[in-house]
Amino acid sequence: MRHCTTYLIRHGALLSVALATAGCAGGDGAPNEAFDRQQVMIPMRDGIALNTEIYVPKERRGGALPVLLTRTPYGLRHDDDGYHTSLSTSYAELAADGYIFVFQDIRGRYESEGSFVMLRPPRDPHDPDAIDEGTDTYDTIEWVLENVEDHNGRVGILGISYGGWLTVMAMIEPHPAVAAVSPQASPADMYIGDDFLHNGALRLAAAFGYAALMETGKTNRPFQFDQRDAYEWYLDLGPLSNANERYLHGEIPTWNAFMENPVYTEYWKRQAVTPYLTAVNMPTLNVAGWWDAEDFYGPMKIYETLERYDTAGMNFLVVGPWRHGGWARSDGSTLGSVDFGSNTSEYYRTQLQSRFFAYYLKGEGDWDVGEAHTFETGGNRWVAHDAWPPTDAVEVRHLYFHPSGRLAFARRSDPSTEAYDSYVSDPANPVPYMPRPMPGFWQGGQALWKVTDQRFVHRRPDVLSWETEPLEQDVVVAGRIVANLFASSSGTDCDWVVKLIDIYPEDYADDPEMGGFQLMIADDVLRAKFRNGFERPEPVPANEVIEYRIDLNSRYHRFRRGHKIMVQVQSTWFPLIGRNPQTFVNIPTATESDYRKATQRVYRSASFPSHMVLPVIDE
Ligand code: PG9
Repeated sequence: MRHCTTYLIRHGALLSVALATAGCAGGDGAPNEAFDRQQVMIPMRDGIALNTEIYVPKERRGGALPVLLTRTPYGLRHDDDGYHTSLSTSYAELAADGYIFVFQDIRGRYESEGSFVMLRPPRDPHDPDAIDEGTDTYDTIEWVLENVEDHNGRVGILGISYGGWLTVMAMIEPHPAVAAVSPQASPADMYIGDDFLHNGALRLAAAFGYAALMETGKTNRPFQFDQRDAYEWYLDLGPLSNANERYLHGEIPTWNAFMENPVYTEYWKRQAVTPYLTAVNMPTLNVAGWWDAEDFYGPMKIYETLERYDTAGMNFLVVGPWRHGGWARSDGSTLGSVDFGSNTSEYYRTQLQSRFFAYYLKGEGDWDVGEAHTFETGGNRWVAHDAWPPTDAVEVRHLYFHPSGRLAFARRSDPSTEAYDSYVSDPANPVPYMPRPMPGFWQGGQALWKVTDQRFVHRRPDVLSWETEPLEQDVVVAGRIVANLFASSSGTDCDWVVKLIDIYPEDYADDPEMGGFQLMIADDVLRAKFRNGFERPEPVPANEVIEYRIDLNSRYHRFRRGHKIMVQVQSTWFPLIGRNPQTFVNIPTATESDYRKATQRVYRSASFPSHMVLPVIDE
């Protein structure tokens, strides 16, 4: 192995500079062959230095190159030669196109100095000394432009999930050199729809596991479950207060914040990104996956929010048939047992991501892919739209719940108020969110549960379901799906979980293994006490019928002829969602005796017509 010499850092003497010692013999385009690598500690305005790797292509075919920056809390991963793994994996196409790549550990994580604050809220702009992830990005860019030779003065930023959120933070008060950004699967509001809670319901397995993962040390430390089945472990945990008492001992700030902020307080509002997004300052490629089990709400909300300010037409959306970050971590031709018929990740990376950055950072090629580029699942094709959700030819149709588990577009005429289906929801025996035994959320439990065949809970006595007849023609939904439930509970609080499902025909010739498969298309939960607002929990009047609106976010799916549409309703989803005691109490301090069974009723009469609201494309 030869050793690379460095020629990039002009003012390196001012800083702590570590030179890479990986080989760099010319040849086959492997990262160590193609790039010169630098590791530097870049000083921020408050004196804290951040660990940064800079990769400059040895050959600069097109002359001066743009910079692509990615920041992360998860550490910089390396191949056997000590080069960042992304260069040969998810950034391989970008690497082939030619960019100066910069990867950085954020403040307080891995090799960087300073202290880590989970989703550090943007600084007070009136405080000249305040720092945040935006100022750290700004200072990094300033340093790179000053110290790295042969750049073209344009910078792009991209990242997935936490890295997507860091990208959004950099968009608020951007460095003037930032010419294109791609926030991918970024959370937008942790209380409403991303990793930690959905509509006020704590996503227990994600929240507990993530807080422990990130705040037990400077590097990732996955919580060690001492049972093979995380379902069993969380059930044995009992009331939430036991988490600190038995395991975390008050030492994990983010878990403490979860326990102190069960309603939508300033803690959550300061972190939510949408209030800060009041301008589209540069071309922005928002990316999301239809089956993202962590942050799907986020990228859709960020796109939608920016769209309001997009007078220059610079805000774009891509949604593919992916799990969280699937476009970078898999070829996207399948997800679990679901086949999409083509390599959707390669398509995204070559036809969309590479083109976007080449056009805006290098002035090469074209970018005429349309406003929103979304993959129609079920139909297995990419479609370009002028707007998302599409407005042309979309008819809002209602799919009503009927007796005997039927679902139909026709409304019931029966005036009875007593037409309902019912189940007993028991917090001591919650419905699992994926088949047992299940791993911890961050040990695999996050990956594919959204595409798990829902037959594993179908016909449980506490999971109600309604389904259509086999469809006589395709039904394509494009846009926001809402469940309108008329429902009652014998308790004073509860959760309503709604799942919209595509049932494959029993004799599915394309893939007999998929016969009868119940594929979840959209899903979400609403904690009933927040039905009138997340800042003001209100007890549920026991046994009174209440209309609940459960937003299942937007989708683009073709229910094919011969398939059936199903809806499942349940009140537990464990340990994805922490158990609701089903009594109106402060859940973080609730005790075992607060957890009670409740009788749940879902009405389907003419006066209480529970239904799904579907935006259906008129084909
Ligand atoms: N979904 C993860 C996350 C992002 C931001 C905050 C907390 C968790 C992630 O994959 O990074």
